[in-house]
Amino acid sequence: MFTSSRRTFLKSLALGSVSLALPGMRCASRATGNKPNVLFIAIDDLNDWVGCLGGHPDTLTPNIDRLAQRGVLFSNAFCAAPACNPSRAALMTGIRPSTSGVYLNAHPWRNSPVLKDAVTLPQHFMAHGYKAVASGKIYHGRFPDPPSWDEYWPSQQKNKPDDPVPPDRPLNGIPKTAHFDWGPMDVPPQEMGDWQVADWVINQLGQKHDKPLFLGCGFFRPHLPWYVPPKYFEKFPLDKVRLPNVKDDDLDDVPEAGVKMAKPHRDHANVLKHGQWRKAVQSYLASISFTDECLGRVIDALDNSEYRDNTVIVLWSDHGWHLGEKLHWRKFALWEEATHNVLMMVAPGVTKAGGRCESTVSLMDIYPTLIDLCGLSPKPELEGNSLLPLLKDPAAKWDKPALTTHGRENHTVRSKDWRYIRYADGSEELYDRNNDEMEWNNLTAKQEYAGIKKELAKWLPEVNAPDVEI
Ligand SMILES: [Ca+2]
Ligand SMILES: [Ca+2]
Repeated sequence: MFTSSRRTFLKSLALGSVSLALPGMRCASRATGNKPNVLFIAIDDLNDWVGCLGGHPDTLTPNIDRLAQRGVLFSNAFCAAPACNPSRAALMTGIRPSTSGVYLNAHPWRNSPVLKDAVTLPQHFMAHGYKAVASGKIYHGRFPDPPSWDEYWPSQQKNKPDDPVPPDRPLNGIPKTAHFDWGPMDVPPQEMGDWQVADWVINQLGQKHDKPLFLGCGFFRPHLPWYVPPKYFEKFPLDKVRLPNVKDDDLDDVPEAGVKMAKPHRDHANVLKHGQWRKAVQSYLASISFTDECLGRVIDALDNSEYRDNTVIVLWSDHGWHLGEKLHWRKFALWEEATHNVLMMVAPGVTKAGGRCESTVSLMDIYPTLIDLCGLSPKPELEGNSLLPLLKDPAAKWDKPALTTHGRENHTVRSKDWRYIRYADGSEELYDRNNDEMEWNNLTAKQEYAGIKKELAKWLPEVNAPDVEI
């Protein structure tokens, strides 16, 4: 938890912005009487390899890019935790991992004494007269939350439809690789789970609802395994795919706790040994392209529906992904690739088209922002900050860094200029974002940066709750 003086300041800021929100929302609210609908779109494991964020020169995301263009794109958004379950539990409850003790994918988040009776984001909407329905992955698969929804497809217990899998696995030739696998799978896109999630959401948008709608749409790709139909692979000819910029000795100045997160002798060694790096990048890009097409179908359906002009749209991904940077793969680390994610919002009557906000913001901020945008009652216990001032003016002053936690007492603080990491054993990293965007040069040992580290360390949480019981 942040220091009491800072919390008090933030709380008064958030409350102050509620009154500012109401006049702007009148136009958005007209069609449903008094509340705008919310289209809440999650994309699993999507890093910044989208056109509008420029994370990879070969990526093709026309639909994500056109949605970003329609409102405000947060180009420096970071997750609360670089793993599905803790990131999503924090976003949906508004409570940080360090407060709840929900740090890992294995942690059943309702077992946390802090989250046991927490009112989740959709529950808060239901308490204000909304109908909350969803399909696909919003919560982590193992821990769905039926109290959060009026209705779910395929079901309240099984939130995500199954995907087809190729008969002969693995496709990448890495032994015992489990779902760390990739390659084209010859099925029509209609057989993919995400396509069916989009179908269900599109159907909801075609119906008349007697209450304002909180509509969740959770896409699973580009989560592993990267099996998508061949046409998406054909967009990225293998010989033209560019690999990430990786420094072979990058981990030499990283403390042991960080090297343990990178695990260079596992995934990275396997990928190199089996000659799969380029194919992996191609497969991730193909998976992103597939999901982008699913998203485009949903946005087109919204635009052809009666909800087009009175719906707030939020699109987020739950964390980033490494594809070899720092000799690391997957999420589960505290560097830029794992913690930087996609976040954009469209709020009729509030946002203007083409907005781009470069301030450091957090997925923790979504819950309080939606409260402000939809005029719900404030929840002072939430640990994020309403982004309403930035939605109105993306250049508005904002001096809050973003905090990400991976496992108990391992944190990173990301300001516009710096990334500071402190591990549970006290070891540290410091990167100068303006001169080292790949985070290659750990400056922590240099005495001249002691003051900067001290300033950034003020944002570390005071409480580090014990792990929840499994
Ligand atoms: Ca994820
Ligand atoms: Ca390095």
